[in-house]
Amino acid sequence: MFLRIDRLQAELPPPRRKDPNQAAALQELLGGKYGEMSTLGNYMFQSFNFRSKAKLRPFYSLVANITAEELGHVELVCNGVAMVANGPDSEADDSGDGGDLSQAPFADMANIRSAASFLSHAGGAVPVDSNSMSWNKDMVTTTGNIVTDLLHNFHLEVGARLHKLRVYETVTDPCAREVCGYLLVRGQVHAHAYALAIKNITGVAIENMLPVPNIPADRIPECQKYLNEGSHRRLYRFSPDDYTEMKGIWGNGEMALPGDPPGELEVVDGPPEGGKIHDLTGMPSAFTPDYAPEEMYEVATKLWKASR
Ligand code: MN3
Repeated sequence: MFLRIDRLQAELPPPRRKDPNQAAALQELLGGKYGEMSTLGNYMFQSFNFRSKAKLRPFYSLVANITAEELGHVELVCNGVAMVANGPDSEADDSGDGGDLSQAPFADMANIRSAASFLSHAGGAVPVDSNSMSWNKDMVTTTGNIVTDLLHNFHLEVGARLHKLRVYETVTDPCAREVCGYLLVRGQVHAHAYALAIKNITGVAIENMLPVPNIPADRIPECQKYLNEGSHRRLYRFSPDDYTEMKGIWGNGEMALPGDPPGELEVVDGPPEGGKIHDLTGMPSAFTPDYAPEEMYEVATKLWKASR
């Protein structure tokens, strides 16, 4: 089962302005071939289908725990997409009737790359890529053969790094860039972790080929603070008591990759501190959360008071 915490895994700065096309670029990191839906889907189904779990605890524990982190990555990218698509939170404009609808208040939305992202989803994120192509189960590999699955996961994380670097090169918004910077560091941890798992089983030290692409993370300014705090050496444990066995793979005297700040790999007991989830201000003229929502707000306030 999964626990849920009402925070994001990283603190996202507010977007500079509403920019649906940059949000569409960011969608590649959600529903693209190597996006977070793919990493989540692969590790989640592999962990559900894992054979001989009792005898292979460290490997099962690693895949199962990274699954939980990936669910949080899906959440992080979705928040980033919606924030950039909608612009900074506003205190003022989520009540009332939103003005005269006959004046085409959203005329500019007819010309964005993914008009459906506004017309169907009000600037929210959905599991599609940057061209609005649906993510689907063909992105999931779960063979039941542990070496094949781990090799696939290693490839997936390397592909994801390539993805993130290219998306990073296309966006200028600070919120979109922060999403890329955080996920670049975490994706490298996962590539490294799957490499160590493969090495333990096969003796092949494929971590020596990292990083792929061959650019150190410290060349990306948005990665710097995560490297400084040691995120590249940490696997967080997303459970009160479980998945401790992965310490045999991530730890056990293994060190950070040569191009990164040095230090020993460690499992942190608990999630990262993370950051707040933005309010994502409603737009009554787009009927989110509704046209003239005051009564709904009043009901919610009463219910909230009753819950105290
Ligand atoms: Mn990820």
